[in-house]
Amino acid sequence: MPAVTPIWKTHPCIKKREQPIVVPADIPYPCSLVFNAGVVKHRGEYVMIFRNDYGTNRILYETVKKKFSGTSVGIARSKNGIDGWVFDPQPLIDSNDPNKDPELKRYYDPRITKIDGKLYLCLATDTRHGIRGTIAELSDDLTTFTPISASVPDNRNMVLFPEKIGGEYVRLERPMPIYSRHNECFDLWLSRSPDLVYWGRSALVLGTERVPWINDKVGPTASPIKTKDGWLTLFHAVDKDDARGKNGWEPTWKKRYTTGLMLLDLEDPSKVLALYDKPLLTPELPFETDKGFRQNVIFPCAMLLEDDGEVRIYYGASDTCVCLATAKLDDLLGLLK
Ligand code: BMA
Repeated sequence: MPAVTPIWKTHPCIKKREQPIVVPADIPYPCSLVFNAGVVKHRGEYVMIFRNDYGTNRILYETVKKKFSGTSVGIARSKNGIDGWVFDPQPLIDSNDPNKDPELKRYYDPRITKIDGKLYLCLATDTRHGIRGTIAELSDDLTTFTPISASVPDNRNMVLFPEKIGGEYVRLERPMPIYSRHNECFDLWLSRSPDLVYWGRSALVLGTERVPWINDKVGPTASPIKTKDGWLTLFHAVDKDDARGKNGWEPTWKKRYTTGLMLLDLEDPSKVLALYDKPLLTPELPFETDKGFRQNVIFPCAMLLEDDGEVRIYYGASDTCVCLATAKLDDLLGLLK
């Protein structure tokens, strides 16, 4: 199916690479979909932590309704962060690990942030008693993953700021309150912590009603980038249309995931200083709109600033592959004047 209507355009300051940078066939263990990857520069290379859903394929899914049998979180490294990815032979975390806590179903959508030289992961976490958001430390050699805290349900989409603000760790998050809101209308919030364990002093950052092109939900994507003007921050922004039919493997998929751009106050990042009033990235390329598990989905989990002022945005496309878009920092800031 082609791009859904209304048709929106990615801003021309964004350059998308014409092909995904990582696809399921690259992964050295069973993989149906590889997407929503965090990326960080670490020990002189780029480290990607990606989500892998496995155990079925499009034909089996559509004909005999064979569902995915597991989700893992894997690691890859590259010298330039674009190609030449070298994959660890086994995933870091696997939902079928026989030694895992039986309460836990799976971890997914990893975002990775380096704070004071330490690596931290934020992971969506499905459990038998609801969907939680986990914050974990990843050892410097990328082998050991140690959970630090997990939210109560329902709050799974989190990302950490790359430094303490006012002496506190800060995370962006998107709770999913189903009782008090009509439709989904999930909004973007923030919480603060002295130690990454206890989270509080929560504040609303961005309500869906402030994002003119959507009707469904907004949430965090990548760790914000500190600039002289404020925290450059991406968010995912979702519109839904019940008239949309099959759009990927599932019988219906009514949503479209775009990416928005805003600037948050350096000292109080719950304050939105500026919001670009159109989508920054929308699904347009064939692997974003016509192929893949859930089409018309763009889901960034990483944004990196290079020394030459280029901003890299790593995003999952169609919940099926990992892609890369770039822009100049000054151009992005220019949209927020
Ligand atoms: C969200 C998450 C993401 C996914 C997106 C689109 O709710 O589950 O992992 O990319 O939906 O399917």
